[in-house]
Amino acid sequence: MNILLLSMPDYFEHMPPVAIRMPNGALTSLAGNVDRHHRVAVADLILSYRRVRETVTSMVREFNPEVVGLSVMTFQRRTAGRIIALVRELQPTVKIVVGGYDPSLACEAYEGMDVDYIVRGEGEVTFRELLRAVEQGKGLDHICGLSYRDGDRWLHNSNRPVHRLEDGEIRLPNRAARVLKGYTLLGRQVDVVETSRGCTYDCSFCSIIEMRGRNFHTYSFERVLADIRDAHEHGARTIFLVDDNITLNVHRFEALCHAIIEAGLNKLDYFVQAMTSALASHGETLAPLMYRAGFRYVFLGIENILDSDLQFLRAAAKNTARDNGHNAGNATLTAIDWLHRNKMYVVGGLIVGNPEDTIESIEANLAFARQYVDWPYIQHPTPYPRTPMTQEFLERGLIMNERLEEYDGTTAVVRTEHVPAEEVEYVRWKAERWIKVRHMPAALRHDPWFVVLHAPQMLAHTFRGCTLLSVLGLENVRKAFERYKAIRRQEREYI
Ligand code: B12
Ligand code: SF4
Repeated sequence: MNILLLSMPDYFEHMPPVAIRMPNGALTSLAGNVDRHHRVAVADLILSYRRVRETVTSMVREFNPEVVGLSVMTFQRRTAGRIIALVRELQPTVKIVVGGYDPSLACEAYEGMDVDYIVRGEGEVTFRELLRAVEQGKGLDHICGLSYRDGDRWLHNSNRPVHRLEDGEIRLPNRAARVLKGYTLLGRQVDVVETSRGCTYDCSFCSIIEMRGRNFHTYSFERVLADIRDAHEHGARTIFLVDDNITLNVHRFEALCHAIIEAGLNKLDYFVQAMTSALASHGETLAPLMYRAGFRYVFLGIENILDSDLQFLRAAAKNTARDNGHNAGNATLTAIDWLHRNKMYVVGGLIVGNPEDTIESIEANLAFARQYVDWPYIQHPTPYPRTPMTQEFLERGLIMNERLEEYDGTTAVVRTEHVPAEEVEYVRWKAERWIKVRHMPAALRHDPWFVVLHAPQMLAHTFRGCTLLSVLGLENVRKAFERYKAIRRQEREYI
């Protein structure tokens, strides 16, 4: 069968497509795990975000798919709905499948759309079994993790147990299936690689626990190295390790760094997401090793610098340093210090606008970002389906905006007990633009040609809505913020 797999074009503030266009790891993993006789095309629509209608239309016409699959996050749901309608119009008999975080956690939202199947949770084996059943005209009731139509109603098969990655059941991704070009991270071709799945923490804002429970499974190093080599052979110079929490097992992570070095794969650049506690407690050995292995940017889940906010986010444990098993205080500064001493840049993940936040507590976090992080990645708490945080925001009546396309992390959709949502966003937006500018010289050293050629576009993105007058302080900045919000609304109309 011909199978077309699509990821959505929607991007958010901290990932301007002028500088960052990353592949979706789920789709190539699905493509690598279907039966080999299928023809699969993977299209990451971020590579064509200004021509979504034309791209989807020409792909459906030329590739003539019998099955179309979409990978969707919550803020992409509206775009997904529009793409589904377009595909159905172009090819009325096509079978449409949705998967990913949003269809898995808000399955009911897709029952009203024109889709045939919903894959919940991990998709490789469910999708393979679904294709077999569709091809052979067989029943679907035995396929775990699948929801499907039975006349007017939807049937939901039982959940699929999470995959034990250790047993080799999941084959390598199929990157050759990609049909669009132009992946980049600051001018270097980027690819994504997984070394593990899952996490045993339970931060209140994170979807991972409802998605798969609290567990951690790992691929063998042999497979991880083969995957990195494959990404490299397909042109990647930068690898984003997309593990949910690679630092959960620090000894394994250290061994992985050694394996990367021994395999000579440390000539690539690596980006990774990490916990502050792991880096604070093991930084002395871990950080130099990471640098030798090629790690350059580390996304740190700091979340907030105030203990009360960390309690709300249920993120205190993962931000606590340990010394011989004893609590040694907040881990953030020590973690940042180890990374900086070892020439790595810190992407500082912070969440501001939590229920008890005041302007002062938000400003304290912004001041921290200004002083310590290299690239701010500041977000607002966002009530994604079925997270514990969503429940609390609902109970406290703090959700102010139900337009899901704005649930992109940098639009404040909840208010605090003391500050309106829009004010929270304004304060963050106003400060964060300038913090980003300060990283320009470092980015220039890291990727000189890219920054020289694209600096005007990058600045134009960061300062959307501003005029010379507002930058010089001759116009009220709130006017620029209003224009920024209007531009952002327009940008969201991908199709
Ligand atoms: C890596 C990652 C990123 C990377 C993305 C790199 C990339 N292009 O892939 C970065 C850091 C850039 C990023 C950014 C964002 N992310 Co993110 N990210 C993740 C993370 C850590 C892992 C995702 C991943 O690649 N997993 C590996 C793949 C193989 O697994 P998977 O995606 O789950 O896919 C499996 C199944 O879902 C299913 N499946 C998926 N798609 C499909 C499609 C079909 C047809 C089928 C059948 C099955 C299927 O099968 C796959 C294989 O088993 C998750 C989870 C977490 N712990 O935080 C969050 C997560 C997905 N991100 C999230 C969000 C909100 C965002 C942002 C909006 C804001 C933010 N928090 O930074 C931005 C938006 C990015 C953009 N488009 O502009 C949310 C989504 C919540 C939701 N309900 O939508 C998550 C769950 C984190 C959270 N808050 O809980 N993210
Ligand atoms: S540590 Fe990271 S992956 Fe684990 S629950 Fe918290 S935010 Fe999610």
